[in-house]
Amino acid sequence: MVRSLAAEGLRAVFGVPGAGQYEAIDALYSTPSIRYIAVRHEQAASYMADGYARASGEIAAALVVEGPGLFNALSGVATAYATSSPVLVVTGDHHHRKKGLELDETAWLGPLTKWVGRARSPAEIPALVQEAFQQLRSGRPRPVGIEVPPAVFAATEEVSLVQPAAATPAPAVGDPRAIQRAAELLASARRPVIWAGGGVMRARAATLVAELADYLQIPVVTTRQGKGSISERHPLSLGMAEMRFQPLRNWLSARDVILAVGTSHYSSGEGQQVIRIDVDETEFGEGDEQLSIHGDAYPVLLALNQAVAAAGPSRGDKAEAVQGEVAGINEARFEPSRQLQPQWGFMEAIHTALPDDAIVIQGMNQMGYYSRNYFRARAPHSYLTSSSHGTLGCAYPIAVGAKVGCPDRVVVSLSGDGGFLYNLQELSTAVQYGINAVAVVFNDNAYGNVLRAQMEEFDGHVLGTQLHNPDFVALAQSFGAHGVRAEDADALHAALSEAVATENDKPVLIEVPVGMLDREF
Ligand SMILES: Cc1ncc(C[n+]2csc(CCOP(=O)(O)OP(=O)(O)O)c2C)c(N)n1
Ligand SMILES: [Mg+2]
Repeated sequence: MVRSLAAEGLRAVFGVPGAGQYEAIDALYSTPSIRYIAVRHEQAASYMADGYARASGEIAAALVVEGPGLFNALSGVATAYATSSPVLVVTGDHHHRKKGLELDETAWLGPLTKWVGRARSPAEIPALVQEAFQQLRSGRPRPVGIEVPPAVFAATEEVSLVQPAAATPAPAVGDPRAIQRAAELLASARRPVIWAGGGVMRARAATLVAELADYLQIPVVTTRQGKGSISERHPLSLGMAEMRFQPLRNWLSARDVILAVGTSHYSSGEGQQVIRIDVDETEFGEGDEQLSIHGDAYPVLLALNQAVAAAGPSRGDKAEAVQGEVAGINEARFEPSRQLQPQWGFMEAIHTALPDDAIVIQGMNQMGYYSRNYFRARAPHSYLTSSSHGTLGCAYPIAVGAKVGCPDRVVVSLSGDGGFLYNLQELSTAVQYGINAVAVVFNDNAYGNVLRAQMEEFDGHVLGTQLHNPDFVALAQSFGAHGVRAEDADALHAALSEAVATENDKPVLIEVPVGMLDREF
């Protein structure tokens, strides 16, 4: 098993060791090319594998014991499914009845993965690993699972390894006639827009988006997961497609052609021609206005850009008018005097303290929601979310995993006090392995967004939303991490700058005390 994983190029395994997997752990002991990181809760193993995979583009694995280990890991597997992240889950096989409780791993993993294999003997394992990596590397990235029963890990048998390389299929490249038609539609469009989603990130196709936008002067909006598809400082970037921001909504509804790449989260109306590029055919719906191109965003955009260049000259002549329109909407959106405080100040501190390629993880907290609109992603893979799954508690372990995958990038999670306590134990993992991710914790001593809803929509019936918290600075220090309290935006800027400057020192937790926060969207 471990030799097959190493041959496939796997570099990181996150897990909690335990019965049924001793042999696998022992094999990892003598496999230096694979880093084994023991976490403090299996939930974090799957989140970390996801963070590693999305940040680095490489596959990571979670190795968790059958039954409770797997069940603990499932929220991370579900999140990885929602974010289209290539996570390999290796677990045991527990499918027998225990006092009426049916623990069939395949039944639980099945809906949260694109493929699950079960080894009945050691000899089957190399082919199963090969199939798992083929699944992980082809089509839409999603988690896959391999179940190895304890008896199979413990068994001894002559096994032939299989060659990994032959397993990787070429990505779907799209129908050339459809791509040609798309090029003509875009070249003749009067008011086009590119709507970039997570598929652009997974395909590592951001440079091709900017190339197309520049050539035809097409403005770009993104989904949450698509942030980073184009620098949000690019003069054609309109940031995240926030439909509750009226000027942007009006502008989007006046587009004649929408090119939706790697997303189904776009919005269109009557009379709008939609061109869709998606690696997952099941995402295509019916619609007269829709031209669907089934393929990976990278090869499809490559071919589309060539076809667009062949169809006509660059539209640099439109640059002034189009970029002026974009600037007008962005000025209305980012105008400092109309921004919520203290959120805007905190966001500016984050922007100015972090390098452009820093990786920010959005938690399910008020500053996290705010960041979808107001954090300007400047590089690909610099903004990770839990997508539509909306997983409270995943931000910090995703940050730790991302830092393992990208040790040379600054990695910062934005959590609330509620979400951070879901996985604060991973401070221990971070300190033990020297994984210097930065945790920013906005502390309002509440499940603040829920509390606000109780105040505003339920006559102030506050129940279950006020929280008793530890002293976060002392907490971090007790783990051996660096803890600092930042009382305002300037202090946050100083603390983040310090964390960036002393990156190789220790993991850092920055507590930012806040009061009740207003919301805009
Ligand atoms: C696993 C999970 N449980 C519960 C929720 C519902 N939920 C979303 S945000 C939130 C409160 C978050 O509190 P905190 O992290 O302190 O952020 P704040 O709203 O205070 O800024 C809750 C309970 C969820 N999204 N996911
Ligand atoms: Mg809170």
